[in-house]
Amino acid sequence: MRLRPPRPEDFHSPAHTPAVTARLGLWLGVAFTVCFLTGLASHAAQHPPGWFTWPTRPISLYRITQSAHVLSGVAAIPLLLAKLWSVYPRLFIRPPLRPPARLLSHAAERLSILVLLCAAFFELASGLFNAAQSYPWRFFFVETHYAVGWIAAGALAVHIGVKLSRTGTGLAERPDPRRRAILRIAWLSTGAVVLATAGATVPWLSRVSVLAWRSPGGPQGLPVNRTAAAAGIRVPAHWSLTIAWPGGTAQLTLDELAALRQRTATLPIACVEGWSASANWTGVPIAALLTAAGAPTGRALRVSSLEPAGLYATSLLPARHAADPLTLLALRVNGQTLSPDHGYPCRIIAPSRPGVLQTKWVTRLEVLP
Ligand SMILES: Nc1nc2c(c(=O)[nH]1)N[C@H]1C(S)=C(S)[C@@H](COP(=O)(O)O)O[C@H]1N2
Ligand SMILES: [Mo]
Repeated sequence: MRLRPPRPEDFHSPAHTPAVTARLGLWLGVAFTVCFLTGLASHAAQHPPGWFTWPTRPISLYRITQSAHVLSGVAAIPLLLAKLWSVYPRLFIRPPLRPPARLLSHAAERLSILVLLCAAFFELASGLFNAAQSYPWRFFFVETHYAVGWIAAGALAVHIGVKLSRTGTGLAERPDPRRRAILRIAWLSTGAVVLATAGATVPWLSRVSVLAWRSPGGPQGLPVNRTAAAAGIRVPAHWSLTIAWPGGTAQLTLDELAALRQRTATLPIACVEGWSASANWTGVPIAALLTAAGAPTGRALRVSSLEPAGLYATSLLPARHAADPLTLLALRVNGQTLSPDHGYPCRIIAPSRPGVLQTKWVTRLEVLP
């Protein structure tokens, strides 16, 4: 017997039939589309372009879009692996490029698949590492993940355009029982990984989510992302809040803040990493605080913390968020004084705002011109 390289016809498993490939492709396309659109939303919420303001209602809007982003990405992992398994015999098509008449379109098709694969792998892997709060690389995650997301979306659009009629034929073919069994395994493993991680954001799933990256543990019944010790926080003995605006400043001690009219609101912290948790926050609404201090309202604020350095030591509170009556400078959570890890002496908590912008250990609010 002479050995020869395999050909596509040598692969007999029903996994490699168009009926299976098309169905996996359809679901993968849905997962990628949800992931891309919610990724754009996430980016717009965290780095709003000048012409855009992220809404403050519903209060859980960011929690929902970011959970959908992370969970659709998680779902895409087994679907992508199954899809690759389904199509890999096509790697053995010889010659790899078709005759001259279709050379160009065929080469474009292959190239778009290569780009799509590399970009998809990069997005899923970097997203997963980010969710696990691990950054074993030198690039800045937010910008790179965003840029490669556009590359993946472009390559996906080309791929869908090229494969549309093939997918249609594949979907029209009824899968026989053996093919259905393969599809069932793919759905079940996708469902399993989503259930295993969704507890990070869906409270009633937390008990089954063995892989969830944030447990509900932590002081005051709320997870902690960065502890006070890790951030190098030292609260001065005579801490006071500075409020500054064009033309004036004011100082308020913690006692003075506590003496102002307090409001309690149930609001979630929704981290970009996909975990979220709701808590009862008590504090002074920012708009009322500014008015009490004699500062102008209706403008954006720069929020600064006691954190000496770090990407999230300060944040921008857009005018719409600053004006919302539920945006608080919180002093208490779940009925207790904020623990050091949750931002003592005070922190920002606002409706529908990325967790990373819910600045802890606040020391200064500056009304921007
Ligand atoms: N000053 C400061 N505030 C911060 C952070 C930080 O690193 N520094 N981390 C943010 C992130 S990423 C999240 S998700 C929330 C988490 O709040 P928690 O630790 O009270 O749950 O705090 C935010 N506030
Ligand atoms: Mo976060």
